[in-house]
Amino acid sequence: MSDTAPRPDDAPVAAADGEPRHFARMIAIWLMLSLILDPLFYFLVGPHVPPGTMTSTAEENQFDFNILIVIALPVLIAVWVYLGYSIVMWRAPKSGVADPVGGETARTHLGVQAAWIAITSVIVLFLAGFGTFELISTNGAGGGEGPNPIWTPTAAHILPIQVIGQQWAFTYRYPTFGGFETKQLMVPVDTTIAFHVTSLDVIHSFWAYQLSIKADANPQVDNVAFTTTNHTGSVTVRCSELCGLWHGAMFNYGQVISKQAFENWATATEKANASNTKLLPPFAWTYVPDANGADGGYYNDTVVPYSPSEVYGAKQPAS
Ligand SMILES: [Cu+2]
Repeated sequence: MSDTAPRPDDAPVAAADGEPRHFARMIAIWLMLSLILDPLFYFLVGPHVPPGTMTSTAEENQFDFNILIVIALPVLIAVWVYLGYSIVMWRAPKSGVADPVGGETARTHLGVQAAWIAITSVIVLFLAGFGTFELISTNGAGGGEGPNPIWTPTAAHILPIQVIGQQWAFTYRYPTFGGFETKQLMVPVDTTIAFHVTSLDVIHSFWAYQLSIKADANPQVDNVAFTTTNHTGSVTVRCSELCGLWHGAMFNYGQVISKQAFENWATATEKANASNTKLLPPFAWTYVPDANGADGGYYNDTVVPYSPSEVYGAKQPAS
């Protein structure tokens, strides 16, 4: 190691005249660390990265996070190696000696500038392409696609489950089982699900963490999100859109269970809830809270629901 301050014209690429090839050294250290840490992360930490592998979208999201980290890690290592190497090699000399200063050449090095632009462009463009592909290949990647999804699954049987947000609870309706409504989200395993997310009042967001589903719940909007369940387990559902005073208390739980257990649960609940289901408005993709405030509806008596065919409450308009 030399105490000689590097001249402006030999930074940052290594030069001749006895000076060590700093740049080549840094590249070697960076390459070695990247080649060790990237696979270590991918194979040891990767399988534990949230949100797990309970559904197709969770699995794909986990894969995407891992790819992002595998790309980001060498960038981080490059910064750390440059920083560490600089601290060791070019730290301020002992008193009495002038501090090394980078000159004009360091700031305008054509090779470094070209490489910087090229590398960052390649990374960003690759990520844009990769991200778009991952959205399409997983049918929206678990996000709400609106009422007319562009990317739909090809599964022969898709189970629709309606998610209804309201201040401050989520309820679930199962249209293929007589339209009964529950407070617990039950989902069969090895099944493609279409979550139809809507709201009765303000904007909420249905976030079923382990299922890797996150879709805004807007009043008068049927927001559809797809996923396919891979294995059984517990699910936590949280509202992820600030929706009023008790937003923080707006969560509940669910289960991914075997197909047979689901069938048993759904038919039993349909039967048990039959008398309650009759009091609900007929199943629809969206609902308007009852205009009649006296019935516990959201709007005042003077407000006319903007969809006369879908009234959430006891009174149905004459058709
Ligand atoms: Cu909410």
